Amino acid sequence: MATVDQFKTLLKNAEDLGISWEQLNRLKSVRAIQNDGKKWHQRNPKVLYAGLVFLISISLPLMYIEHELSILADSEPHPLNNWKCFLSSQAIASLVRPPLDCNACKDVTEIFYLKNITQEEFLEKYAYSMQLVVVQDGQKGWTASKTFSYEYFKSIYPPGSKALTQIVDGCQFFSFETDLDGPADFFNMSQSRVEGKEDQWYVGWSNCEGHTANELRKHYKMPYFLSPELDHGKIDWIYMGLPGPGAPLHIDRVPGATWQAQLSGEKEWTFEAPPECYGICNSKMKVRVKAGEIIVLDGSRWYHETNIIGKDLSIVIGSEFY
Ligand SMILES: O=C(O)CCC(=O)C(=O)O
Ligand SMILES: [Fe+2]
Repeated sequence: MATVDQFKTLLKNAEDLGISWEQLNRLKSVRAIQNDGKKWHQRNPKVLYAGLVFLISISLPLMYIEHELSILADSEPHPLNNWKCFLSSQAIASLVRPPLDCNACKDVTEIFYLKNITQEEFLEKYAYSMQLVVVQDGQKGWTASKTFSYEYFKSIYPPGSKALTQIVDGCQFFSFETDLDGPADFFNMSQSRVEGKEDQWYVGWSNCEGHTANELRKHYKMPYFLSPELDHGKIDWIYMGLPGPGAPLHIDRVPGATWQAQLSGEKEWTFEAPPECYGICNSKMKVRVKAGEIIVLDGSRWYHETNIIGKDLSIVIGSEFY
């Protein structure tokens, strides 16, 4: 076996004879001597570099997307399912969202206020459209607006209850901009904080516990204009909070549309067409929903944001239909 010095002399002689470095490198014996004692990664730096580039630029982002999608697949689909996961997946939501056919929104220039609408008419004209609708007589016969309050919810989610645990386990409590850590924290607020003497809070959660659902449903029904032919979401959502910012601008990832009954307070919704429809569809529409009204919106096709206006605490209950 040649020593390192002998090998170097050999290379120098070859160079003097006019043999280039590339030509020498093509010789198997020269490559074998060069690689003698080197680890695999030292012998193949280019392969290693390409592998690293692939891992960082393609594999990791794909694994992340798959993880985000599996969170949604494992649970009742809802855009705000785990607000923190939701925020981090907003970029992905925009990436995986199929582009909108702008014909669906080009004629939506204003909100329609409806009363006394039949299930047939609603199904035919609005259920699958992007038309934003407020039904003004949708809470007839409900007792929810008189019953639902911070104290009432606190009483049906007592500490250690199954209902409370399920919200935590399902990661279905959204504290938006507040420092509230979960529902237990929320139902433990001081009276002055509840009344808004400390800070502005806005929260939302979904109820998936049967007994609590039965208790809640004593006070509201499926809105009368939704026909039984429609598939209804099994989980109801409650959002409540003081005047100020509600949910920041986002797009949902659910297969259908959402209804949301404003039980108390007043909420302003801002709707924006997705970027591919700028110039074709209305780029910004604001809608105010008052206590007693029910808004119907397709949050997977409209970007939307909410703000609580007026002086009163906003409380809503809502669900989805497909
Ligand atoms: O009520 C809110 O503040 C937000 C609700 C929402 O984004 C939704 O239902 O998709
Ligand atoms: Fe939403």
